[in-house]
Amino acid sequence: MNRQVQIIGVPMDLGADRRGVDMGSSTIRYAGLADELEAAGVETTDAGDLPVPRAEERDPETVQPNEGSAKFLQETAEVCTDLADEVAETLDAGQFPLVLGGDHSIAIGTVTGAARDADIGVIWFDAHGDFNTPATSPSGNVHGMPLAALLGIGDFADTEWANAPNLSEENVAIVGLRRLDDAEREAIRESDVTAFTMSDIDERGVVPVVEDALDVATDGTDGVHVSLDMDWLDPKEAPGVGTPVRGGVTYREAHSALETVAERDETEDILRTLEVVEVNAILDHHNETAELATELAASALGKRIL
Ligand code: B3U
Ligand code: MN
Ligand code: MN
Repeated sequence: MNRQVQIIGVPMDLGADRRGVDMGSSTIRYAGLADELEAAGVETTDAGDLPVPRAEERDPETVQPNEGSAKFLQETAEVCTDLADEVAETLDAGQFPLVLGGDHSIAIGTVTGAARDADIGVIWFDAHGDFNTPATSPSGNVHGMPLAALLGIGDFADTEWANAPNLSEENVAIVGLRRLDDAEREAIRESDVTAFTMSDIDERGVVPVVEDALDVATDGTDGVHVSLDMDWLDPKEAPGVGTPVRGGVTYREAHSALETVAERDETEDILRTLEVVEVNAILDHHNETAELATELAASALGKRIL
């Protein structure tokens, strides 16, 4: 596929408690993303990093750590609005946005941008549901809320910056779930989102599960956004993440999953946007999580061994 990839970095850590995820985009570049993609035959340019405010330069009064709130919500809205514009402009220019986080709150920007002029589906590879709202979140961290935000659930119903146009619950598939807060579990059950847990992957294998997720995300849509939270993988494979959860997918399963996406894309041209988030440089071992993020992005974009 003749795809021109535009890398967009978003050094965002306002949505998470563990500092270090702001360096994620740099570490993925250091791990050789551009070379890896070029070797896979994908033309690549780099738009650099979007500006993100530092937590230290903001008035702590804007931090609302109490239950029933969201920390740095205003700052998150500003960054995500900028990112949505950048993603939409990249698509308009005929390029493919590859967004590098940063914490997962940035998905609000990537997906609202991807959904500006097209009906889209979403595949969300994650240990977590990211289905909290400011009213239900136990932490107040926005990286636990992006899917609820994009679907306009609860407090997010009237937030134009967060509630994605042209995205319906029926076209969202979460893959690899293994940790949910009680209110999130209830909200996912009540929604029309399709959720595949790690048990589904254990029982059926990762490829059939991802095939089903692709069916969900492509049903009646113009394209698919793939959101890859690196804590989807087992912490043995990806130690550099802020909220590791044991029992995740292996190195081989992760590659198979993203190769399955690439195979569908080869025949049906489905992939619209891709993002890789939650790589935490401080917690990583010798940049290995960033290297894995690089490899997985290349697999999703069509890298083949032979
Ligand atoms: N569900 C918890 C934990 C969490 C969600 N996403 C991540 N961690 N990375 C929360 O804070 O909402
Ligand atoms: Mn996530
Ligand atoms: Mn997660």
